[in-house]
Amino acid sequence: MKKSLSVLILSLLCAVLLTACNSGASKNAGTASEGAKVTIRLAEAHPADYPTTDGDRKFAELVKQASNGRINVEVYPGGTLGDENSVVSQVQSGGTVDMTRVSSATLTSFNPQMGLFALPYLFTDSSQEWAFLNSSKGQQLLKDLQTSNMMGLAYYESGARSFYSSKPLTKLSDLKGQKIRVQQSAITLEMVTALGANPIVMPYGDVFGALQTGTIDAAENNAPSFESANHYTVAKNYILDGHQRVPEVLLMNLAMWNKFSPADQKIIQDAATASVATEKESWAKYEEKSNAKIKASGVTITSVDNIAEWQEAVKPVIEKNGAQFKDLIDYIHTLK
Ligand code: BDP
Repeated sequence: MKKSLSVLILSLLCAVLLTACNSGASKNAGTASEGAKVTIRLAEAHPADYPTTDGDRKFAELVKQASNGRINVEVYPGGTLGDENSVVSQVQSGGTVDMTRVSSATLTSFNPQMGLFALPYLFTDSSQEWAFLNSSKGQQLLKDLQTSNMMGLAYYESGARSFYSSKPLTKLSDLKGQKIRVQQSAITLEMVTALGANPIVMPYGDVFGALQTGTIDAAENNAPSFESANHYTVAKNYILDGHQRVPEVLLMNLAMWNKFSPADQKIIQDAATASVATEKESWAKYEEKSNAKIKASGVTITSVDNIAEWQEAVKPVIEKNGAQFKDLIDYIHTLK
């Protein structure tokens, strides 16, 4: 009798506990699905008219449409929510920023796998890069961001990065001893050191002022960033060595993603995927406009015809850091 009573009490307790857990789960699933309105804050480092911001806004528009206004993505351009490093920390930890569009180079300190993209001269051109990004291996890297508490939704175009300086810069040996601002990426630091220069990590938003005051001599970026951030008005020497093609990534906090119902997850994923075409289209136009503006402003632009010399200089960096990505690198070499 006594035994059956304790069994009864135990089963009652289990039932109560189970109900409590279940109701918690369904409450979570319901938050972002039927009925409830959700606001998502998306941080963007670039100005309102920049191609990545066009991509973000397209994403927001498509999400709004498909969810009948239930899911509202607010895009904050111009770095107003903080520099990229702090914004990614927020997205990762579930702080006040839910989403961001960020450079994959910045992501290396949060997810070492992203270091693949920081390897110098990894891709020969944009079509080889996109063949990889769209492949199942490239998409897997996005998915693997989940191990760092972030949901990678899409890659965006970011062209090729090259060096620019306020000092003469028309050949590799000119880099010797120059103080060069780099993104927060260990591989990039090593690359710049291997090229004979002194790397200095600094947030993107501080680069213009640092070039003006001479805290740094140089920096490196694609033409749209070089131009839109006004670096070209101070750094009048641009050498087109194209050392990196680091794609942009659209990210969401993983806990937020997991709260959405499968139907809402599909809305968000489809919108992110569809926004890539808008960003790429805008990129092509903007890059052309930027190049024309840079040229017209009297910047000395040097194209590199002995790229093998640059590649040779960074070989130790690739050997050291590329070992962990051997399979991916071999795969990339099979792509056109
Ligand atoms: C630009 C990226 C931006 C980075 C910036 C940088 O689009 O996300 O913040 O480079 O150099 O090309 O930090």
